[in-house]
Amino acid sequence: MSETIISADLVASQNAHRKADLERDYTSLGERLDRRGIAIDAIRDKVEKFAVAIPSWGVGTGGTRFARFPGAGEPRDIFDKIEDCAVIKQLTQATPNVSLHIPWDKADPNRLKQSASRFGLGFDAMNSNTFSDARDQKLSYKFGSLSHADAGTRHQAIEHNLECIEIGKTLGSKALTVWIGDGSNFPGQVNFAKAFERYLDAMKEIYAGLPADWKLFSEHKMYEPAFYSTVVQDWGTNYLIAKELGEKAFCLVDLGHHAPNVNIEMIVSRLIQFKKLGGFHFNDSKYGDDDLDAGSIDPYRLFLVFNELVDAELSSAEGFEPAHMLDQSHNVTDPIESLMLSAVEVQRAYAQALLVDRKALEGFQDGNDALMATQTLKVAYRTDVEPILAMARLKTGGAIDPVAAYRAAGYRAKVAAERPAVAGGSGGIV
Ligand SMILES: [Mn+2]
Repeated sequence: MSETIISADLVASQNAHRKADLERDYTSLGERLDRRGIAIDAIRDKVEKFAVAIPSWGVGTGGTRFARFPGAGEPRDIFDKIEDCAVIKQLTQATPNVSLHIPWDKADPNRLKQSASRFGLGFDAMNSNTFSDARDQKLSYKFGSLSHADAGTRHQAIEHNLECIEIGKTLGSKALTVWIGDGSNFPGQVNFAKAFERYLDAMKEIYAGLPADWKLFSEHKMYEPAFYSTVVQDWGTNYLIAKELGEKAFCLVDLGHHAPNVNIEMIVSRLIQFKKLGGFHFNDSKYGDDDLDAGSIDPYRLFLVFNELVDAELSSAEGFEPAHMLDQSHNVTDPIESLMLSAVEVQRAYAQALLVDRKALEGFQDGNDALMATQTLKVAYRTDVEPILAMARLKTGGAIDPVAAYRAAGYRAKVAAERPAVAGGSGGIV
């Protein structure tokens, strides 16, 4: 039995006065789903098994390039971050793994493993960082890393990625995610083809250092920090990379890394069809790469993405096992509360997508009945699946209402007393 940070008695007493209402709601929803030929317990079983990883950097307060306003009791190091992640896991029971960013989270790997396993936490994909300069770093990434014109700088970036793999091997991670800030701010600043060639050669060296049972995820991003061009700009470029590298290489889709109004669910379908979808960084956005909480702006889009994922899951697409991770910046909320609700939103989209009557949908598609086809999706999306999600949490030891339990526990005030305030001024997303 793993340790818990919030007292189990407190969670139990929080659940006690919500349980009777939840049971009534669950029974009522069960009856309605039964009329649609859906067994509610089967959906709940799937929801219980669904997991989304927490990014270590998400539990600190984020910022913009203008400023950062620190919150109380921010984690001082990776060990504090692991404790915050343990709280999220305890109350939601949806987030068993933490994704580390190196060198931000660099520490003795054995100590890291120990501190996570105390709380029953594991490690998701390792993330390398060659988009900023670490302290005492020999060569700067100001003008790029894996695609840098200078071979020495490229070599340093390759070595850093190989080191991330080494750390991850001790931790039990099975994937490396590579996102680079390489690109240009001015037309003519770099030669597109040469920069991409250098990037591919560098990635081939990293790929060669990948253990047999690992995956390599490359993450595309349309702009920022480079504002004219990026080396890994879009899903097409990303697909070329994964194809060029080999069968352990996959594309990672960050929902915020596309042009406005792009049909992301169709991109997801394409990558699934050609067996190159590696996983997701979930977040939401209104304008650009806003890194807002998953499902907070456009929950229907999140549902449509999961509609594609469930379609692939049910048709047993070969080797289909996408990684799910949140990648958000919490500037004005308590990061723990945002991450708990975001994990639940991702779960919700999954549960709703499981309710789609796929046989009926296929019939409407084949019969060119556009109206009924889209209504078939809407019927699933409009279903309030909250009783399923809450029941899944209750059955696995989580909280029926995670935010209420978290607030009742007074965790933030407690850590604020233990962790000294972090100085504010500097900008940048952390
Ligand atoms: Mn991302």
